[in-house]
Amino acid sequence: MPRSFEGNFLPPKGRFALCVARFNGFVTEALLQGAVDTLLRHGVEEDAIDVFRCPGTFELPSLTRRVSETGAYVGIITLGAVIRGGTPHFDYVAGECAKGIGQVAFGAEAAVTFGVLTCDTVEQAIDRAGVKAGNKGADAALACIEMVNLHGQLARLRKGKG
Ligand code: INI
Repeated sequence: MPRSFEGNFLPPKGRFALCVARFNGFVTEALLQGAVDTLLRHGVEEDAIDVFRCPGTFELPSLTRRVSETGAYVGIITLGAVIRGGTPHFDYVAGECAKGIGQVAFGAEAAVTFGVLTCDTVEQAIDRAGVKAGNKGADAALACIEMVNLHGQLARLRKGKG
C-alpha cells in the first residue's frame, strides 16, 4: 500500500493572519466573519489570529508578502471582493491579485489561501459571502487549516521523522 499524505482539520499549532481588502467592505467583512468563525470552530485560539487590512484587492499581494516575511504565521488567508462594474478596471484588479497572491503562495513558508471573490454582480458576491452559495472566506480558512497540517507532515518528513 503506498503512503498517502493529506492535511486534516485538527487544531493546528501556530498563528494565522487574515489579509483583508476594505474595498466592497460589506462583502469582505462577511468573508472575514466566515473565516474567523471557521478557524475558531476548528480549535484555533482567538489570540492566535491577527487581521491586516488594506485599501483594495490590488494591494492584497504586497500586503500578503510582507505579512508572510514576518515569519510569524503558519497560515495566511487572503480575502477580497472584485465586482465587475462595466470598466476594464475589474480585469486588471482581479488579474493582478490572483497572479500576485499565487506568486506569494508559491514562495512562502506559510500556507497561503485565496478567498478573493471575482463576480459579475453584487448579488453574486453577496451569495458567496454567506447568503446562498456558502462563504468563500470560510472555505479559504478551511483550506488553510488543511494546508498548514499538510505542511507539518512535510516538515516531519524533511527531518526524517515521517
Ligand atoms: N478593489 C477591490 O477590492 N474590488 C473592486 O471591485 C475594485 N474595483 O472594481 O475597482 C477595487 N479597486 C480598488 C483597487 O483594488 C485599489 O485599491 C486601487 O486601485 C488603489 O490602488
